[in-house]
Amino acid sequence: MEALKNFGKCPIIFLAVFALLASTLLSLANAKVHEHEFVIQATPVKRLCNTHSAITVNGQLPGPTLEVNNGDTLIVKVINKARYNVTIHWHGVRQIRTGWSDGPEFVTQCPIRPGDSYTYRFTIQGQEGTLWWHAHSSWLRATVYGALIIRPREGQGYPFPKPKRETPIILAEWWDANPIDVLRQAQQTGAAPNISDAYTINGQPGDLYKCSTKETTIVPIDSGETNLLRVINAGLNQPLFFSVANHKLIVVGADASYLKPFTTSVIMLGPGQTTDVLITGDQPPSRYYMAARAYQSAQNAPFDNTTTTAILDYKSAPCPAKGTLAPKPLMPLLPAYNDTNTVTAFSRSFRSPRRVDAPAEIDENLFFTIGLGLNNCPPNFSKNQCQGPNGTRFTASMNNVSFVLPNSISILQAHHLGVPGVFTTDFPVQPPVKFDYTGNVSRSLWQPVAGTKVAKIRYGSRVQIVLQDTSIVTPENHPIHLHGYDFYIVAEGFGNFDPKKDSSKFNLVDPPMRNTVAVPVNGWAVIRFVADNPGAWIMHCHLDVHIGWGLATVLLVDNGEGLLESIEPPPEDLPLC
Ligand SMILES: *[C@@H]1O[C@H](CO)[C@@H](O)[C@H](O)[C@H]1NC(C)=O
Ligand SMILES: *[C@@H]1O[C@H](CO)[C@@H](O)[C@H](O)[C@H]1NC(C)=O
Ligand SMILES: *[C@@H]1O[C@H](CO)[C@@H](O)[C@H](O)[C@H]1NC(C)=O
Ligand SMILES: *[C@@H]1O[C@H](CO)[C@@H](O)[C@H](O)[C@H]1NC(C)=O
Ligand SMILES: *[C@@H]1O[C@H](CO)[C@@H](O)[C@H](O)[C@H]1NC(C)=O
Ligand SMILES: *[C@@H]1O[C@H](CO)[C@@H](O)[C@H](O)[C@H]1NC(C)=O
Ligand SMILES: *[C@@H]1O[C@H](CO)[C@@H](O)[C@H](O)[C@H]1NC(C)=O
Ligand SMILES: *[C@@H]1O[C@H](CO)[C@@H](O)[C@H](O)[C@H]1NC(C)=O
Ligand SMILES: [Cu+2]
Repeated sequence: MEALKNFGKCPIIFLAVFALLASTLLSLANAKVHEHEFVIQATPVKRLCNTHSAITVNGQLPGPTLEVNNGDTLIVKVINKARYNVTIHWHGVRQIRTGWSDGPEFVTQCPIRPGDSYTYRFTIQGQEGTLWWHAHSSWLRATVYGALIIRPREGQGYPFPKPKRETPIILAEWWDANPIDVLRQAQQTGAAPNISDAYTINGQPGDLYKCSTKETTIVPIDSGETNLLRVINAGLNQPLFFSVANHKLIVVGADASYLKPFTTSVIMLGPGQTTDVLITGDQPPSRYYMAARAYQSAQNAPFDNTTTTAILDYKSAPCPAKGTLAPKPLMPLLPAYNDTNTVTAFSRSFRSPRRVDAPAEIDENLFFTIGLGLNNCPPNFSKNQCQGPNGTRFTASMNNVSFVLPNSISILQAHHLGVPGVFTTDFPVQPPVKFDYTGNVSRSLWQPVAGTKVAKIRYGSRVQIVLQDTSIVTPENHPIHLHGYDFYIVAEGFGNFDPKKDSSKFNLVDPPMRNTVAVPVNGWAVIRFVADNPGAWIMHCHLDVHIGWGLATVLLVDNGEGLLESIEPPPEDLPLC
């Protein structure tokens, strides 16, 4: 009887497998190639009562939204008509075997110089949700950024009811100055760069800033319908809270990986992170503010304490009577700037939708401290080059190495061609000195060493990295971004990571998958991934102020031995230095 039952099931399983195969083949056949041209150019942009010449893509701010399906190929020709070097990074795209299209300057390519062009070619493989693209050169990404929307393969649906609308919500920072000058000034003085003058939603600061009301971003919704908000923090330096007055947010994805849906009234995104939320028009038809402002975990550091708004506008909202003004939209309650408890509760709600194959065993066990530092004023520097705290210059490091980019060839090119003297492979994968990372750290430990040190990772190895914040200068929540990979966040916590105590709390069942982890202030996060993508992959803090100070390293993953385990040859138009 039992055998008969099993036998009876077999043809069904067989059919199901066949159907799956057929639909995969069908959708592969449907995969599209999208060709775009990005012209990098100076464009007049009016914000906060002033007109600036901003570097944009195709004259747009934010730049063009790219919409593709999983499995599609993108070919983007970037033409640099600006006066700065530029590169474009496709944030979160795994770039499997196509590291030459990843974009960080001097890591995977030399910059595209003024007057030159370069064509990025890559295929989206197994990623669905919201990613984005941005300049990865100096501080150009302040204005050179846009959304990259990846829908399921044709014929496949979302793992949630199809929303009636979808709206990218791109949060960013705006300086009432040229951001390149802001960076240059900080490099000269050694002090922290000026904070931004405004946050923006889809390029607009909104009603709470001067001269900004007319252009406030409007997000439409209708009673009863659902809108999928694809929220991106494109800000340069500031983690942000985001909330919508009177509306619940159902979180369904982050960094182009789906999540087990959960409901919240506020989300937090570190720069680089994306979060997909469903919002339903279940409130009285009216106008409601959506707003974002700072989550600031660093102590005694100035920050932009302004609030950006857009308006969620019900199409069926009654029109104001003739001669009267529309009522002021309701404002959401945002957490206090230092509300770390809300951030912790939010990030602990993240789960993959189902059981995942997070590596249970690991081959490489790495431990990286991340944090700031202060360099004493070098003897040949003048006083005004050392305007950091008490006559120092700010710096930052991973495992006490303050990362320095090469300038004559990229790391990937040097590796590919075997050019010596560009980098060394002695990045320490354990802290050179162990200390109480979140305590009162002795001043003798505050000065890191500068260097272009990379960590070699064997192809195919199962990697764990513990990211440990330090309280040197100040503890801070650092959004750590890894190129070339998505990783599982198997645990997060406060204080010093304790392998004995904390390993037992790892979630290897349904941990969330991301490309950027907001490492808790005064705490740690543990990530795991399989090193199955050869290339030179920068891992860095996504606060641009910290990258500039050296909070980065490069994971150099060699080619494997099998078919399709090596990086493709470099494109012919790859920019050289
Ligand atoms: C930075 O801020 C200071 C003080 O507000 C100002 O004097 C300076 O011009 C600003 N720097 C840039 C590059 O905008
Ligand atoms: C930030 O601004 C709010 C008003 O919007 C004010 O109440 C608060 O004190 C400010 N916080 C800081 C740290 O400046
Ligand atoms: C947040 O900052 C306020 C003052 O701006 C302070 O009173 C409060 O204790 C701080 N909260 C936390 C959790 O640090
Ligand atoms: C100080 O000297 C170092 C070499 O010892 C040199 O690289 C650097 O450019 C000098 N800096 C200044 C500001 O003179
Ligand atoms: C700067 O010096 C003052 C006075 O000596 C001290 O209180 C403060 O902690 C110092 N700050 C830093 C960041 O070293
Ligand atoms: C931190 O340690 C230094 C000595 O290393 C001491 O002078 C200072 O008072 C300590 N600060 C705190 C807040 O405990
Ligand atoms: C970093 O290296 C420098 C130079 O060797 C040393 O003085 C400092 O104590 C080190 N700090 C840490 C945290 O390892
Ligand atoms: C632009 O890139 C070239 C290398 O291709 C480099 O030599 C030059 O210094 C860069 N210019 C700036 C302003 O960074
Ligand atoms: Cu950082």
